Amino acid sequence: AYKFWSTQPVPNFGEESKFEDGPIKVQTLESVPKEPAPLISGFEWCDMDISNPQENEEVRELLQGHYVEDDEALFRFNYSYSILKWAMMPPNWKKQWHVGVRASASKKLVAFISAVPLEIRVRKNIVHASEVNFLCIHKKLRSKRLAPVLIKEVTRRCNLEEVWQAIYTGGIVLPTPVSTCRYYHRAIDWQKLYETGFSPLPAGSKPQYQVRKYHVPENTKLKGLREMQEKDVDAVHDLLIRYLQRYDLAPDWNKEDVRHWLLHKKAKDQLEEQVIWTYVVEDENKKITDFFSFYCLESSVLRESKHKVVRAAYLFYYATETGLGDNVDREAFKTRLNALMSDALVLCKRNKFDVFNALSLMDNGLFLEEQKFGAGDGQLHYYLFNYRANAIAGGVDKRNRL
Ligand code: YNC
Ligand code: MG
Repeated sequence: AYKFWSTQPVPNFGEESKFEDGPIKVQTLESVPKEPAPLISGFEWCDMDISNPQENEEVRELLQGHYVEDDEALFRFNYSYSILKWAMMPPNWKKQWHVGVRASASKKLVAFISAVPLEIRVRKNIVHASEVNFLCIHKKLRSKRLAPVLIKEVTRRCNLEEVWQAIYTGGIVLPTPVSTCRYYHRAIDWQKLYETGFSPLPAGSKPQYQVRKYHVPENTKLKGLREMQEKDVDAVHDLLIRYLQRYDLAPDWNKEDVRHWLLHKKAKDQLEEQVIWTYVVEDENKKITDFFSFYCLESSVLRESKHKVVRAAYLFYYATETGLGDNVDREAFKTRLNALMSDALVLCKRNKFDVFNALSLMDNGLFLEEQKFGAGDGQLHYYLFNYRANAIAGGVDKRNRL
């Protein structure tokens, strides 16, 4: 088992749990091959330029037909032009880390993998790393051991930039998760979710009861809540980095990262649509005391249905002063998070989302139940490449520190 992964610098299952966090294997730049490994004949490597609408569309099409589906194959992620740009073009992104495989004859794009640079903090250590995502192989090329070739190639290209560590997530179990989360879903348009097969009708209930249960009000309640603006970047950054100290695994963002990942900017071309929604709470003294954010990711409905897509909002980063300081008032903190998330739901509805998704990480355990999120069947495992770290607790019952 794990013919490929057992050759890689990742911890084995059940490895001793008392060691110092740190790199597994130390390499030098000279040892990194200058050229990619050959592909099976008939295929060739290419770089994909996500900022180019045509090449972006090629990646979009590959993912739309062949990327991640749920277990029952009812839905498949459907990434937009804008979300691909947002996800793959953060500060210091590199075109050569957007790796494609084309059929030599037709030039059709048949596989893809990407990496973006980031600094992550694992407990007290800052790790200069990449985040690997969008690994995708055309359905007709599956089970041919192409995935290891793609992974080794993106590794080589990271290594060429002297990046030796990576973080990645996946629904499947590989050696060895550093943490595991569960997906939670909060219906907004229950009727639509029911019609697409996303939400079941619980035994003994009726559609009208479900619709009533998930009713979301029209107006927000928090005083001083407004959309994040350019002028808030410093304050949001300051609040977020202090807040993320609560957790053992977190990105180490600078202000440019906050601007990229959290601030919605005016569209630069006609193809662009909004990806990220961030709201801040500003108090009477003009101080930013809280913020929350969510991004838009649609899923295609694969079954015959009058609905072609489910429009999902994914809870992204948030922070609140009530969770900070030496003596956090747990009740006040919990109350505040619930107030923030209940307003987030209102804003999701106003922006025409069908469902609000969140993971069992950060302090989400304090509001998931009260805000009527239900546990999904999907799990998300977090992995570190070439970095040994003691497991980080997951799940919402325990105090979660991811
Ligand atoms: C996966 N998701 O175990 P063993 S998530 C990592 N992540 O190897 P083949 C995976 N490895 O077990 P197929 C993986 N899925 O023999 C499979 N593998 O050691 C391993 N699905 O290769 C698998 N996207 O080519 C096995 O498999 C080997 O044809 C088998 O292709 C797999 O983006 C895949 O779920 C996933 O498109 C491409 O099924 C294909 O089945 C597909 O025979 C739908 O491969 C889409 C999908 C995955 C989404 C993601 C994160 C990827 C992380 C990759 C690891 C990065 C490591 C860090 C590198 C940089 C380092 C630096 C510095
Ligand atoms: Mg394959």
